[in-house]
Parts: sequence; C-alpha cells; structure tokens
Amino acid sequence: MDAPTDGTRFRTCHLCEAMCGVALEVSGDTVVSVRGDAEDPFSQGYLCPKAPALAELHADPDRLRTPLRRKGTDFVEVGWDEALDEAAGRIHAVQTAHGRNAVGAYLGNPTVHNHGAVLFAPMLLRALKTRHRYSATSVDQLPHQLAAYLVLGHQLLLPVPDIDRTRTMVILGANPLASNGSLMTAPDVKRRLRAIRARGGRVVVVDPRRTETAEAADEHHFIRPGSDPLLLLGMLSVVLSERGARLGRLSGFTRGLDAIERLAREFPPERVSARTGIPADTIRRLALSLVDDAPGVVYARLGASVQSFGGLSLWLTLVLNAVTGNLDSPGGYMFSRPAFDPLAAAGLVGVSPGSLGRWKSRVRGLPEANGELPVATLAEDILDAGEDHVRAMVTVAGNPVLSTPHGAKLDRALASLDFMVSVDMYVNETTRHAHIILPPTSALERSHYDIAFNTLAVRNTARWSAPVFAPRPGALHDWQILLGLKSRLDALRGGRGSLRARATNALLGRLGPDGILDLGLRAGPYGLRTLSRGSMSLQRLKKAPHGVDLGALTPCLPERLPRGYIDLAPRPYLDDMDRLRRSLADAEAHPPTADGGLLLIGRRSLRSNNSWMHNLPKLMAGKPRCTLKIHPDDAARRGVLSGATVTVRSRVGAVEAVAEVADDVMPGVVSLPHGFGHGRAGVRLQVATQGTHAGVSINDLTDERVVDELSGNAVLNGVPVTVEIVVARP
Ligand SMILES: Nc1nc2c(c(=O)[nH]1)N[C@H]1C(S)=C(S)[C@@H](COP(=O)(O)OP(=O)(O)OC[C@H]3O[C@@H](n4cnc5c(=O)[nH]c(N)nc54)[C@H](O)[C@@H]3O)O[C@H]1N2
Ligand SMILES: Nc1nc2c(c(=O)[nH]1)N[C@H]1C(S)=C(S)[C@@H](COP(=O)(O)OP(=O)(O)OC[C@H]3O[C@@H](n4cnc5c(=O)[nH]c(N)nc54)[C@H](O)[C@@H]3O)O[C@H]1N2
Ligand code: SF4
Ligand SMILES: [Mo]
Repeated sequence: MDAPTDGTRFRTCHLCEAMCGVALEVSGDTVVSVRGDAEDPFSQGYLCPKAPALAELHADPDRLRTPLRRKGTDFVEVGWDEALDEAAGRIHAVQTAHGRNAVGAYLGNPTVHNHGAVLFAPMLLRALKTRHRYSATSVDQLPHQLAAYLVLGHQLLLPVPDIDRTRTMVILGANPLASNGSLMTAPDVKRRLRAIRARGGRVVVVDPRRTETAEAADEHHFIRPGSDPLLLLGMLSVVLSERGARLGRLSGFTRGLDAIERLAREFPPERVSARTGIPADTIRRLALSLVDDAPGVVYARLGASVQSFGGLSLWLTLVLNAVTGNLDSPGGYMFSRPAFDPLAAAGLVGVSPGSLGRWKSRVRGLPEANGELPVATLAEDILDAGEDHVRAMVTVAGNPVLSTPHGAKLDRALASLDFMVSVDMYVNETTRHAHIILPPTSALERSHYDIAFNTLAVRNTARWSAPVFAPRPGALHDWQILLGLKSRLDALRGGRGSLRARATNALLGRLGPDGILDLGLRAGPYGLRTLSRGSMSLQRLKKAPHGVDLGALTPCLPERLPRGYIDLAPRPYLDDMDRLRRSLADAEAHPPTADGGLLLIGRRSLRSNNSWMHNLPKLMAGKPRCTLKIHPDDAARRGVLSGATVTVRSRVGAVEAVAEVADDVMPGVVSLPHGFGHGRAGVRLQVATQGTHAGVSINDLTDERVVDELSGNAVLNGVPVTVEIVVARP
C-alpha cells in the first residue's frame, strides 16, 4: 500500500456488531478525530461514545508491536520467524508425543470482527486436527446457532428482528441501548426503537433489570433469571389456544406443530406466572399482541441465551415467532441476504450446517456442538491429568480468564500448561501465561469487511474498508500469523499430504482474505449470476467507499432451508423439556422468599466492550463502573448502603465490590459487569490496572459446573450468591 497522506478516511467501525460508518481524520500516523460517516446508507452518521477507541487503540503504548517470548515472568522481544517456528515446533512436539488432542485451541470474540481471522482461524484449527476446540460461542450465542441448526437446518441461518418494519417488539434479555445490538446488526437502535413507537407500535422489555433499553420502551417487566422458557411456553399456550397457529405460507413446509400444541397445553400462563414473576394477564396480553398487533417479533438475546435453559429459550423464541405468523415475514423475524454469504460459500469458508453430541468432553461428558466443546470444560480438560488431556493451548483474540465461568480455575490451568501461544496484541490476564505472544497489525492497518455481521443485519448493505495506515515494516496481519502457523505445522508433519498443503497454503497466501472475499462476492446473491453490469465484486465495493445499499430484508423460505423444511419440534429439545419440568416442580415446592438467596446477573456499559477496552483513558473516564447493583430491600436487609464494600460469594469463589443500591434491579437479584479483574500479577495494561479501573471479575463467581445441559453453553446469569458487608462506609 502507498504511504498514507493526511486527510479523511472512510471506514466501518469494527468494535461492536453495529457496523457504523466512520470518517477518520488522519495526520501522519495518528487519527486526530473520529466522526460519523453521514453518507453510510446504513448508519447515516450515527456513532456511539466508543468510536474514539478506534484512535486510542491504535495509539495505545501497551499494544504489542513485536512478538514476545516469555522467560519466567518476563517477556523478551523475538523476531517473527523465530517466534512462529518455535510456536509451530512446540505444538508439533506435543502432538507427536501425546496425540493430536493434547493441543487445545480457543477463539475469542474479536475473531468475528476481522475477516482475516474469521477466514483463516478455521484453517489453522483444521490443521491442528484436535477435538479440544473451544470458543466464546459457548459463553454467548451457541443456543441461537443450535436453534438455527436443529429447526432450520443450518447454524448460520440466524433470524434477525425486522426492527424497521415491526409494530410490536418484545425484547427478552437484551440491552441494545448499551450493547448496540447483538445478532441484530442495527446502528442507532435508539432511533429505530423510537420509530416503532412513532408509527404507533409498542416496545416491551422483559429483563431482571430496568435497563437503558427498558427506560426507552413502552413497558418493562421484571423476570426471574433463568425462567424465560416458561414465559415463552405460557405465551405459546395463549396464542395456540386463543388464536390458533398462523403458520401461513410456512405451513406447506413446516413439521412438528402437533408436538408444540401438546407441549404448550401443559403451560398455561397461570402455571408459569409465579416462577417467572410475571402476572398471567400480562403474559396473555403480550402473547396476543404478537398476533393482534402484527407484525410483531420476539427478540431474545444474551440474557435468554447464557442461562440454564438457554437452548430451550432460543428454540421457543423461534417457535413463537413462527406460530404467530411472524417468521420470514416483513416486520417479523427475518433473514438477511448478505453479499458474501457464508452459507452459500460454505466450501470456501468451511462452515458445516451444524452438529450436536458427535463426541463428548473427556471429564464431564458434555456434548460437542458444531465441532467445538463447551469452554466451561476447558479448565478441567487441562487439569484432569488423564489420557488425552490438554497440555498445550493456542488462543486467538480471546481472554477466557476473564470471560469464561470460574476464570480463576482456568487461570491456574493455563499456568500449568507445557506450552501456550497467543495471537493477541496485549499482555493481559490470559496471554500472560503464553510462552509466545504473536501480535497482529492494528485494526487500522488492515482492510475490513464484515463477513459475520452482514449475515445478522436488519438491512442488506455491503461495505469494504481500505487500510487507514500502512503496516509497520515486517508486521503481520492476523491471517498471516494464522497461515504462518498452519504452513509450518503442515511442513513439520511432512508425508504425502504436505506437498498438496504447501500448494494450497501458497495459494491462500496470494489470495488473502480480500481475494477470498472477492470470490465469495462474485459467487454470492448479488454476484455474477445476476449478470447485471453492477454485479457485486470487491472492485465494485472499492469504488463505493461509503458502502452500497442492497435493500430491506426479503422473505427467503423455503429456498434457503438446506433440508427444504422447518422442524418446529426437534428431538433434543423435547427431551430437554423434562429438565425444565423438574426445575419448575422444584421451584413450586420451594418458592423464593423475600429473605432468601440472591441471584447474580451481568451488565454491559456503552463505554466498554467485554474485557479489552479498559486500557483506553477516554473510555474509562467517569465513575467506577465495576459496582454491585443491589435492590434497596435486599440492601436494607443486609445493612448495606451505597458505597459500602461488600463480599459477594458463590460456590466457586468470592470477590469484593462497592455496592450501588439501586431499584433498577429486581428484588432478589444483584448485578456486576463482566470483563473486569485486571489486578492480577503480570498484566501489562497501564490504565486498566490502575486503582478502581481494575475492578473484579464476575467470572470468579460464575460456576463452570452449571451449564445448559442441552447445548453445553455456560450459565453466566442467575448465579446463586450471598452478599455481606466488609466496610460499611466508603
Ligand atoms: N459473566 C459474563 N461473562 C461473559 C459475558 C457476560 O455477559 N457475562 N459475555 C460473554 C460474551 S457475549 C463474550 S462474546 C465473551 C468474550 O470473551 P473473549 O472473546 O474471550 O474475551 P474478550 O474480552 O472479547 O477478549 C478479546 C481478546 O482479543 C484481543 N483482541 C482484540 N482485537 C483483536 C484482534 O484484532 N486480533 C487479535 N488477535 N486479538 C484481538 C484482546 O486483546 C483480548 O485479549 O465473554 C463472555 N463472558
Ligand atoms: N458497549 C458494549 N457493547 C457490546 C459489548 C460490551 O461488552 N459492551 N459486548 C458485545 C457482545 S460480545 C455481545 S454478545 C453483545 C450482547 O448484547 P446484549 O444481548 O444486548 O447483552 P446485554 O447488554 O448483556 O444484555 C443482556 C440482558 O439480559 C438481562 N438478563 C440477565 N439474565 C436474564 C434472564 O435470565 N432472562 C432475561 N430475560 N434477561 C436476563 C440482563 O439484565 C441484560 O440487560 O453486546 C456486544 N456489544
Ligand atoms: S455502535 Fe459504536 S462501537 Fe459499535 S460500530 Fe457503532 S461506533 Fe463502533
Ligand atoms: Mo458476545
């Protein structure tokens, strides 16, 4: 790339799922200002307060620029070839001595915000040939992917709420005013929600906390953490008994309705009201509004997913949207038509339709899902010294010590490894255990295209961004690091396959992510097949620096169903219903009392992102954020005033936090944000480790033994805890 000149660069912000267009003012190698790109057809100039982080991340003095090798607790700089050779050599040595499953891999969330990593990480994983693959998926959206796979036939056929045309939107366990939307790429959710109300519609939020989104809605209802599937069953029973199933166009290719009708009859609203904490007539009214005030949509997200019945919750969400006539219908639960379609390009990117339970984790027997094991088992898969235990790890763009349940145990487990290599640009809570750290170029030094989030967008658009800065001499992109590791492993293995692998790797190196993207765009739904002159290609996107608009979502079933039909009642869900019945019976036998235990939930802040943006001074300005929210009644009972230091304790550990007495949390529920806990020895983050910035990790309280047994997804909300005063006054 040519040396950059001063001026304005247009780009997509990659920090969250919203894909906002930004205009960066550049001088030399510095970004001097970040503005919204008013000409972006999708975001139309919107930006959130996190956007300045684009400049701060690039300039962060703690961001690594050179590979590091650990010596004890010290790190020394090493050259790229030496670092890659050593990493591949030691992985190969562990696999040769102990078998391929002795090496584990964890992929973190930023992988999906990076087309180089999202395309090349799976190639490295395949080369590792290990069953010990883990990712942030199983602390997040695995239940969504499972529902898409089991009901619709492909894990990536993920429905999104058609927020711009709906009249009734029921939001279950999502706080898009803080998160900017998830599995719903929609810049400026606040404006879009306001527009629903302006056109006479209603927005309803169901959440154990009266969130920023709840404040902006017409209605908010507290729900007892972990009871969402019961609410959804109650709603289904009302819809089916009072309005009947409205499958409409879908009825010709939909199976399993009988089983759903039988199931729903078991759960009238009166039966689920006490457990959910929502009055029966409210459940009835919400259910009927999806039919009577159509189009409507139930949008369930993280709070519904990372709980004991995450699998059932996301399945029932899909079923409820279908039987109310809102699936694949404008204003309802629809599907994007991305220009680069990972479903169609499966051969190119290697995404399987999905799988469940093809193998089990070695210690606890939790099921594989979509080729991965639940990350809740990673610590024991390392620590439990049996045959096949994990002795070496590869982590890519992940910080599982802070982001997965019982992080302190994983912290110990990582410290015990024979070898660990991390592809990451910080020495943080996780990578401080690595023997080799391989830091990629800064995001502004690479091109950008949202392969993942265009498949989740509420409108079809496409936008490619050129690098803003030339990479520093010798620097490598994520994809080059991943391909560098893969090529070395292929070479070390030798044998007949290695010649072919060498040719493939050379070709991949020439194509790079942009070459693969171009092939996918041309083969995609707006590509050559349309035979129109403006057909989609990388060339076309390069000529449109603000992006191109490809229109509103359009119905696409049954064409896009890999099996040609929808199965509303897949066996694994029907089987898991027994676990829900038992849990309901248990709750009925032991109803919660006012002075009973507390349930811990998480929360997100608009000016943060998971664990890795706490080193940026602008984002960290303001009041300390890592506080324990507690309802005034629960606080009074324990003598806790705002500002008191309290101990929060669960089965797995205890942390100290400052209490914030607030009636926005439900009685019986306390809330702590995730991603903090930077005070561990060896973390090299000057800002994040300072004073109150460091905070404590909620995942030193979450319990790795409690998972959604169906999917293996972690349970990060609804964790039983106690709260006691340590210091009564600040
Ligand atoms: N209790 C609780 N726990 C949670 C959650 C919760 O709500 N409550 N949320 C969960 C969710 S939804 C998620 S997605 C996970 C996230 O879990 P993780 O993905 O494990 O953690 P992140 O905090 O996103 O860490 C990202 C890492 O990637 C690095 N990184 C950033 N950009 C790049 C890049 O371009 N290339 C490379 N190579 N590295 C990069 C950062 O330095 C950091 O180390 O956390 C989960 N954990
Ligand atoms: N600013 C910011 N933006 C982000 C992130 C971030 O950390 N900060 N993280 C990004 C990532 S990785 C993701 S996955 C998305 C997540 O985006 P969202 O899904 O919007 O996630 P949250 O803001 O955590 O909202 C989850 C809500 O569920 C509620 N909840 C907890 N338990 C339950 C329950 O049992 N039932 C119900 N119904 N609700 C419950 C919580 O109170 C919370 O309001 O955000 C992304 N965007
Ligand atoms: S909402 Fe904020 S962080 Fe997310 S893409 Fe837009 S500007 Fe970036
Ligand atoms: Mo996430």
